[in-house]
Amino acid sequence: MKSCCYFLLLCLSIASCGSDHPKEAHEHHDHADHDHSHHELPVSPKGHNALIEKYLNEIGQIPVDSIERSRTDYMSLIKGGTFEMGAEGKAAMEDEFPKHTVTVDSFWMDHTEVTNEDFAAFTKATGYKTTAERELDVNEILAQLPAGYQLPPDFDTSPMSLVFEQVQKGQPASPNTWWKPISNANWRHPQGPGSDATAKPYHPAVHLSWFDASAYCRWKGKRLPTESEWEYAARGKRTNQVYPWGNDPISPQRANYWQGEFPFENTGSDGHATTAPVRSYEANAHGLYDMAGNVWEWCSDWYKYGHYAEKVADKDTLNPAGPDISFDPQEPTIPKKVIRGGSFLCNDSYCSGYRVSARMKSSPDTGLEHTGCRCARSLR
Ligand SMILES: [Ca+2]
Repeated sequence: MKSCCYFLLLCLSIASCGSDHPKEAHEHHDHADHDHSHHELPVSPKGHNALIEKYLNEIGQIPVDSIERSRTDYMSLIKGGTFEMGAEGKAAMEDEFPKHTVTVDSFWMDHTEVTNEDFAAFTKATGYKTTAERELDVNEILAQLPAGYQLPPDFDTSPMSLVFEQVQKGQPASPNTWWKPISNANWRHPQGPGSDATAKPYHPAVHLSWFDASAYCRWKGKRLPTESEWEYAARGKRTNQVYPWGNDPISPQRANYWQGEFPFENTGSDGHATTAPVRSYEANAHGLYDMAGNVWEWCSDWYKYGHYAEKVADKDTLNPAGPDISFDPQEPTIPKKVIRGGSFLCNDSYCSGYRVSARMKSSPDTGLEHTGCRCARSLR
């Protein structure tokens, strides 16, 4: 198991408010700017694209539920429009620049993050097994490691996922120390065996990979939102404001986030040390809950550092769907999808993922204790 932890922490994208230290991120991004021209071609190691293709084919086989597909209850109709996307507030990171004009058509969006009850209905109807519930795929892991890397012969491939563990004060704090690989941790057992999602039906389902999220939305006759749609919806009809509720600082009355010194002390003074039931905090002006905090939400777009400048140059500003290929200078060999909205682990002292323009990324086969989703649907 030890070797498993080591390799996974090395090779999985462990995005969190918390995994990408702002200062460190800036340094990496500076470097990426100088280096950018070398990374115009796909950097995914051989094999990875084929694996993504395999998962997408599997998702394509999931039947769309004939009743669910026409339901729009528990969804808001977001009237399309033009807005300024990116770089909101002093905490804006380099990948949020330049701020640029984007237009999106009207679309539907779920009021809430997908709950355990929702996800249970999906797995019951389809028999779908999430990424975290499956044996690890050695080929998939090798595809994300530098060429020639060998896994040890006793490499443990049993199902597992990463659960957050508070770090003791005085101990080294990094994603490697606060993310623990736990056998049989998955959406049914968010903190590992002994924890039970059925006891929390209205909490967001977690440990969802991008594939799991896409599969769920397909079954509902929906899809994941684009990153542009997500940000437009999160802004809640407000212009140039940092949070879904405006510019007032985040507080325990506004959202589920981390209170105390990350990652050492979570006082949970908002009432929730991990996930909160959806609708625990006020909705934004579109009627959407938890667009800040609670769990990160998958978007359909690939993550590519520097893509906003490309969008402007290419005039790709009408219903943009993201770049064709992924590139994260921090982990160039790992293709990643965008996640948005921050989580219960977010805190201003570390990053502030709950800002409407804040971007994070994770590999599509990664689920974590703080990653979930909500779905969108085109009008037709
Ligand atoms: Ca909290």
